[in-house]
Amino acid sequence: MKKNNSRIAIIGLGKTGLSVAKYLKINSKNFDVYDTRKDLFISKEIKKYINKKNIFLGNFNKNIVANYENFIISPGLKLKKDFINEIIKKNKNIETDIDIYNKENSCKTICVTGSNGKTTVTSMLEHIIAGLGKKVKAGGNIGLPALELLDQDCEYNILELSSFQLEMTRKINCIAATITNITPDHLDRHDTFNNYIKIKHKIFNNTKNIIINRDDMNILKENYKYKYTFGGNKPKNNNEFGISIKKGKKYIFHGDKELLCEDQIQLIGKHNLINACTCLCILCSLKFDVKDIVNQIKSFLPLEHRMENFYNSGKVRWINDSKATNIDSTISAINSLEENIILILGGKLKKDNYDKLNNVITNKVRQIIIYGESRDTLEEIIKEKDKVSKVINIEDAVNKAKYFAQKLIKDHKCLVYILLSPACSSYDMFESYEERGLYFKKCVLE
Ligand code: UMA
Ligand code: ADP
Repeated sequence: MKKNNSRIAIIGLGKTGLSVAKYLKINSKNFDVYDTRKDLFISKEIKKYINKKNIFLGNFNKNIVANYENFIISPGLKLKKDFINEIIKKNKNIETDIDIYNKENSCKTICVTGSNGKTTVTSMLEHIIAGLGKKVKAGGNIGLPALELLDQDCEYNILELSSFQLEMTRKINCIAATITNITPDHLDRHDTFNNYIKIKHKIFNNTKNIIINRDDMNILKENYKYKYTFGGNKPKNNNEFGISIKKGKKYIFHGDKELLCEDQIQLIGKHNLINACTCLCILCSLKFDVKDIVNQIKSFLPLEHRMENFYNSGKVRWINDSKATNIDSTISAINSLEENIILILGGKLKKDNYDKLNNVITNKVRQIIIYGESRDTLEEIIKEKDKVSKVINIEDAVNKAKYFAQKLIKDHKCLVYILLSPACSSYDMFESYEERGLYFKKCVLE
């Protein structure tokens, strides 16, 4: 921070803002907290660390800038450019919680970013490292603010970092870092895809081991120095992990060595085999033993809302993939299932090219049920019009899906997969993808 004795402004009072306030209070710093939400509930936890007279709610204005030398900004805030520009113009200091973590942390940190698969890879790494008897904790975008990791006294920390968190962070030192993949997402916040790509690449600025997705040109184009790569094809040498098919089954390979069959992991889909390869690369670069890693991957359980097969009834398999909030995650979901899919799509559209969905709507996708704010636009975009039904909400979608499933089973005596993989954010009808997934499951189970 610029001047040790000057007041600090914490901008945003969500989980991050609170963790920063806690950190500053423990370190006896003076600070005020600003949040644009006028009616923000001041919880007991907030009162524990922040004096009510230091909390200011409502719109930000330029006067705030004049009063402070140091600003610590939360990731979720879509800050008006003129507010940030004013801070920069006045030569004030901007930091994020990740910058503070970076200064204070003394334990081995692994960083994970990417458009899809961050939480799966982060959780899988935590599971593997813990299974091998090391003290480890995951934090960052996954839920536990980075600064809370400082109190945990771990040998390893795993930081899931979103583009929102990386955007204003200066640097993050770590022993290994990866970008799972880069496809368009959050473009309403980052304006252009190029800008989003640039922000993601910040994760590689200060790491000892760069772990590369060799299939992704948006990652490869930067010419980094690296050893291990992962990808969806067969590896060419011992520095590569990847997937190959043998007798109709997918296997993870390390060089020419077969490690694991898809039946031995508890997650659905090739993308999750690739996620396992990402973990293998990271942990190999840190000198963990491949056999030990593979043993731990076998016991990693699926995460809620991500290709979660939560209910089977007769020949119907219900899958909740509510976390598929962009097109590429829905494409991976469809690619994960072999046949007879009834797909539920909808929600609030993202700034992206939904026409890409048409490439995976092959014969195996039997019906497409579209709900929510985006239903008219999606109906226009999807080319196989005879497969499309339009409904208002998730409850209607579930009823419609049940009807189609029964019909398919009666006519073809086959297994049917009913897949909620919306390709849209949940904000048209829900607070979060979790709320949407839970509501979907409730509608099905009732
Ligand atoms: N908000 C206001 N005014 C304010 C402050 C916040 O309206 O003054 C709103 C924000 O627009 C946002 C919400 O309040 O909708 C919370 O924002 P925040 O930055 O205060 O969020 P935190 O509670 O601190 O949580 C953040 C991450 N949230 C976001 O980046 C939106 C959490 O990731 C993360 O788990 C947490 O820090 C701990 O590190 C969540 C997320 O949705 C899971 N991430 C996005 C994603 O995964 O796609 C990027
Ligand atoms: P993130 O934290 O980046 O949002 P998650 O692990 O929570 O990633 O998964 C989000 C969505 O993306 C889920 O629908 C999941 O099935 C899908 N997904 C997970 N890993 C991948 C991957 N490697 N490539 C494409 N989609 C993925």
